Amino acid sequence: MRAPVVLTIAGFDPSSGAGITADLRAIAANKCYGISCITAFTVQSTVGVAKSQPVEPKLVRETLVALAEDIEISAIKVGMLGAGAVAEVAAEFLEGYRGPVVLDPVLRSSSGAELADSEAVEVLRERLLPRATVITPNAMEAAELAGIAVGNRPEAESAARLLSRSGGAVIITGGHLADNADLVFSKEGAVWLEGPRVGTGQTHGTGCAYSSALACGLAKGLSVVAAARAAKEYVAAAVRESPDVGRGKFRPVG
Ligand code: PXL
Repeated sequence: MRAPVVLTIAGFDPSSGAGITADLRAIAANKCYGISCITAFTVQSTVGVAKSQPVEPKLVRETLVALAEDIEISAIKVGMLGAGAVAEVAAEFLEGYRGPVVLDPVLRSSSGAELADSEAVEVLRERLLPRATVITPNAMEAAELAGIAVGNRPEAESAARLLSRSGGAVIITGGHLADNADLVFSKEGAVWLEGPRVGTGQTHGTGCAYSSALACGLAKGLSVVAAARAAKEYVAAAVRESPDVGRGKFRPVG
């Protein structure tokens, strides 16, 4: 049996609600084999993020080179970048990679902690957006990156059009919009994927789970829209099956 290999380049959340360990859980659940490169360590629990510390850029580069020399990578998901120097290393690596790249432009945690410094945001805009096959901002990230308000469907479509000028498809995930629909803006046009809001209140890490599941769909050769449908279904099930872990507000999903 040969499962497609999906690489996640992301931060480490020790409570496994978000970040690398949540990504690996989602990649396994979507029948791919997950490998990983940590960009930053965070100190956090279900109560929130206390601090974060970037990994030394040289270690990030060596990790990526070692993995790429050994393993055929079917798709890459990029999450938290943390520091500009780490983002530069990720950009350099992606510029030499030929397969699909899902970029989740993580700017802040649900608890409000900054997860990309201003240099990392600049590298994200200048070098990572152009290399992404799909970007998966939530409404707040889309608003910040596009520089316009994103509070309803027409505004989401305007933001997606602006962001798609970088070249890739844009999926604005709807967990933060009123009706929970995702906008998939790709060469197939603008498609709204509806989904019931699953009322557990647990949403921490849904962006990580979604972008990882999407990378698995692309690794299996699905179109962006088909992969987006599958990823939305996966995240809805993960929210329904959230484990009862921790006492804080930012608890994991399945
Ligand atoms: O959900 C965004 C996110 C991504 N990656 C890491 C995080 C968080 C939010 O806390 O800690 C490592």
